[in-house]
Amino acid sequence: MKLAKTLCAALGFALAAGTLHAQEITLRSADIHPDGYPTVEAVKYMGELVSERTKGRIKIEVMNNATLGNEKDTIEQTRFGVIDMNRVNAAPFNNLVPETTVLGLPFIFRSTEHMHKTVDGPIGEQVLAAFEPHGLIGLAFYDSGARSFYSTKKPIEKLEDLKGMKIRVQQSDLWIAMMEAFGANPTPMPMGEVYSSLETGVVDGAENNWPSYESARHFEVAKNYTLTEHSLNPEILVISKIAWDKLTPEDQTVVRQAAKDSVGKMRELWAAREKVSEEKVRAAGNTIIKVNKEEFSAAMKPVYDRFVTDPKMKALLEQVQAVQ
Ligand code: GTR
Repeated sequence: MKLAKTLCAALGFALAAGTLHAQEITLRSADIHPDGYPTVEAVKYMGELVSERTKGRIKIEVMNNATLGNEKDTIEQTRFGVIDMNRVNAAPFNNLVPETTVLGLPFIFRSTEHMHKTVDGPIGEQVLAAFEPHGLIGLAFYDSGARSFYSTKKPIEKLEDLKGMKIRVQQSDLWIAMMEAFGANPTPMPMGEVYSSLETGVVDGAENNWPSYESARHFEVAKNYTLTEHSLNPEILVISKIAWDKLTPEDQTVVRQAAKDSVGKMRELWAAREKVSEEKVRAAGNTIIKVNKEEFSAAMKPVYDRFVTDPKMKALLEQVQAVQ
């Protein structure tokens, strides 16, 4: 009798564990961009990898088009476990995770290769690890190209032209300081408000990479694109620590690896989309302006002086600069 009871209990436990193990998980991932945008497609690709590797047990549902809200709000929701995953540019993370600031510093990267080597190595790992105390797990860096200015009326041909211009920036103290150092009046706002702000003259301009300039249709209302290429700030993919802690260690490994494996796909998609977007903007007849980048970069000293102060940031900056 006693043995039967023990057996029953053991069987019950095994069944429960089995059910638990077989439990299907759907991770909802936020993105503000539309279908076809590289970040959206890269996370979908990661979802395919996760699904394949867990035999369909874990899925990723990409909730893009800002259906879950603007980036700042979705970051908070991800921290509180309302959203499981999030793909956001490094900028809106700056105030929360100061280590991310180093990647957005103006003109810090000499080239895309320099940026790739930085985020692919120990510096990248250090920045990703810095998310954990803030309720997030950093999974991967995605490309975001070079950000350049665009303006509605006055074309920006030299640094002086930015003086007094109202320029939309991402919601980050670093980015506000950067615009001030360029001589502009920074107007922080979420991406979703930029089109109408350009159209109605709330701002005189903004800055972004070719694909966002094109895909968010900002190029239709701000027809001067000035190739300052002042930042190669990457995108960051994170998962909520609450969602993460519910995964088994094996599943955590699968999710982390799939995120890493989606980076190559993202880079391919990005390179292709940059070309297509640039062609589309040029075909629309927009004015593309080349500038003396030295002049713009020389104005950035106050940004470095303000944000690279503590020993941790100084060390990070030196490490980035030392990457060959
Ligand atoms: C895009 C980036 C978005 C967002 C946007 C912006 O390039 O992919 O995550 O940061 O820029 O300027 O708000």
